[in-house]
Amino acid sequence: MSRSVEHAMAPEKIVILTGAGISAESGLSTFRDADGLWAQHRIEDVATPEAFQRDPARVHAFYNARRAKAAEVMPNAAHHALVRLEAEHPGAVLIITQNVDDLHARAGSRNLVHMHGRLMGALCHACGHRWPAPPEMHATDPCPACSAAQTRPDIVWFGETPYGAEVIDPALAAADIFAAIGTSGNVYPAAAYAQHAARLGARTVQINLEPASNARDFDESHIGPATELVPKWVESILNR
Ligand code: BV8
Repeated sequence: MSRSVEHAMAPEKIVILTGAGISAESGLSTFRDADGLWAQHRIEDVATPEAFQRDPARVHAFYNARRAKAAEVMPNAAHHALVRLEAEHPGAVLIITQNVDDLHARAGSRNLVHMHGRLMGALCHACGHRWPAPPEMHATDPCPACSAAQTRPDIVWFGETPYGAEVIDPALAAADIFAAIGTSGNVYPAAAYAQHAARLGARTVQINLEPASNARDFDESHIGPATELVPKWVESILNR
């Protein structure tokens, strides 16, 4: 059966990429907005392996502060709308998030890939062991597996390989709909997913407060706040 006929029969596969903008209305800072994290910190000082080697305490302070803030806030209507989509849409729904907060999981999303890691995860730089992060983490915290004092947040820094390619790449190839929500389209490889999915047959949708840097990669754009637009978009998918 040709892919188009096959597609006409099977429920649509939906892949959703989220960025800091979906958590903004919960009260978490984005990166590149005027008051964002990169306005307060240099990437080279807090979000690279070299930064961690040079000054682990400074890097941990940056992530300890964000972990504390993330624990104080709640998922918003956009996170909850994606949980509804996953529960009610008959086809597969995968969320790929660039966010390191745990708001998607706390809202109830299950089919979820944290491609840039998780604030709530700890990683041993020496042996690769992972464990749940304590509220405050320090490089000298001994690894529960090998006792090395090289504890880092389980975060993907610039220059490091994002997580989840073994799930992401096949999902992009099979997607009927690819939606990017709350991301400025500046960080790769995530920023190339829309173009990649479109080339492989997906319809691409952007939901963002302002047109992203890769806005031309999208067939459809909804410009405005995620808590208003994502529930409407989910409604339009479920009631077609
Ligand atoms: C890699 C750590 C090799 C976690 C992050 C030159 C060209 C191309 C690529 C490169 C290049 N030079 C270097 C690179 C590679 C580099 C890169 O892309 N650099 C950029 C700066 C050019 N990428 C990497 O190093 C990646 N690794 O490439 O390895 C490789 C490649 C492929 C396969 C194998 C190996 C690693 C990238 C991950 C780095 N880690 N952070 C953390 O601290 O959180 S990236 C950082 O940016 C965050 O993770 C964040 O998730 C990510 C993206 O930011 P956004 O989520 O988009 O947030 P932003 O503030 O930018 O935008 C928010 C948007 O929301 C805005 O548009 C705003 O309008 C909107 N918004 C705001 N409020 C709302 C809203 N929308 C709706 N409603 C609202 N209320």
